[in-house]
Amino acid sequence: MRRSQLFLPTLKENPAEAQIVSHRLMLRAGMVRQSAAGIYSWLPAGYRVLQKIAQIVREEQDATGAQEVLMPTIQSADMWRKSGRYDDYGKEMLRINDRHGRDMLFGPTAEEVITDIVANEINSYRDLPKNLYNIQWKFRDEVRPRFGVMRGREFLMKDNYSFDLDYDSARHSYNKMFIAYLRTYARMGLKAIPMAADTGPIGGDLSHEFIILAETGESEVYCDKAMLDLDAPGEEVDFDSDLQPLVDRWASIYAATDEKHDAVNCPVAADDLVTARGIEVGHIFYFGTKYSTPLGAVVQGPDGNQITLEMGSYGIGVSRLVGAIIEASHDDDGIIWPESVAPWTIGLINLKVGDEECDAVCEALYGEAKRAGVDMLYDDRDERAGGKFADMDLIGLPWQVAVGPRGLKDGMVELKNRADGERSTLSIDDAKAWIAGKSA
Ligand code: P5A
Repeated sequence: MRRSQLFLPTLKENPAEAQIVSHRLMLRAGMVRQSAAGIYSWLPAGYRVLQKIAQIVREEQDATGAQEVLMPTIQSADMWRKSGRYDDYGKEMLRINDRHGRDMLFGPTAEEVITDIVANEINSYRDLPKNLYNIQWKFRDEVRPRFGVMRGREFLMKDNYSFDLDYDSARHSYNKMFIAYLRTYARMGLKAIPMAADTGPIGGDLSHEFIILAETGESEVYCDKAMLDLDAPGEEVDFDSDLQPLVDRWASIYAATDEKHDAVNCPVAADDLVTARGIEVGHIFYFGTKYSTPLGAVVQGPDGNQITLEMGSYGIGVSRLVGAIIEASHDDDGIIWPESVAPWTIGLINLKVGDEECDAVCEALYGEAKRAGVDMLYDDRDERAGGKFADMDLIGLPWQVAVGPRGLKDGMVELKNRADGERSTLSIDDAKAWIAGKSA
């Protein structure tokens, strides 16, 4: 993409409405704009990141055998009356009437919709287990939408729902998601700590939140410092094997929000306990038959007996993750994207637009990136070099390649790593080979 053509409205000044660094940087780096309180439009750079995050989530879900569907944003109130949540959900639910006066709502979650589908379509134990997910916009009319996309009213969630015949199998479905989540966050450069959690309006008695540590996190968390050194399970996870030992090793040794932290019963020695602030980037639940009973998700078992399905649901805050990654990875100059979610992998800076040689070399490198299928943003604007460097640092692409007359005299271009600031010089041929090597 050529910067001269890109819609990337960056801001030099800090916007007054942003209280935390991720919100500030998302506005300054031209990623989002607020349309109404807690409701955002995603501009090209921001949308590219959102899609990259969604794609990682998708790949890790698919690896577990979960299947992608797409459910509507607008739901009928009828199913929520059946589950009993229509009244319970309160003011967080955005309620809508259609032209016939029917009660509709903008879905804050989709347990009812998916359970209704399964209740209608799955009748035999032979068709189970099933795990269905979608990546879809949700709406929660939060009292205090704040921190930009971190606590929005409209937000993108990956939500999935597992259907099993018995507790052991449901627990295995839960464990699969537990492990898949660790892998998902690790691919985004995040260390997410699973913590036993309250179930709130979703219900059930087994639940974990996935928390990443950041100073601006909304909850105070306590955990064993050993947790911080555990590495996410690698490539070799066999999702059909018994995952319980792995889950047990990972499940938080002790964690709670500040109201609940109970120093007397804490199983972690005081010296090993770390206190930090965290951002909840995912939440998983096992709730048995809470929805399958009222919505009639029942199948015929092998002996002709009726089995009410055991369920769990699993959420990842896809749009929240954009902010959370920035909270975890930035410096005074701007965002530092991990390569896996960066809007573009390489930023190419032409330091003297109009100089025949600079232009030619930039075109050659840009052409090489296109040929190799590497995402490159080419800053071809006729502007001051200092401003272009500052802009590249702000938007946070992992690599910068600078092409200027001084280097070209010796046939060299400069490569900078955004994260550690390390610079090296490369010949034009080496730069081409390096760019080609960045193709996935
Ligand atoms: C699990 C999937 C659920 O809704 N039902 C379907 C269950 N869980 S949850 O914890 O309420 O939400 C899942 C994740 O969504 C993100 N999230 C938000 N992101 C941005 N703005 C919000 N207002 C918001 N509310 C929830 C969180 O990451 C949460 O873990």
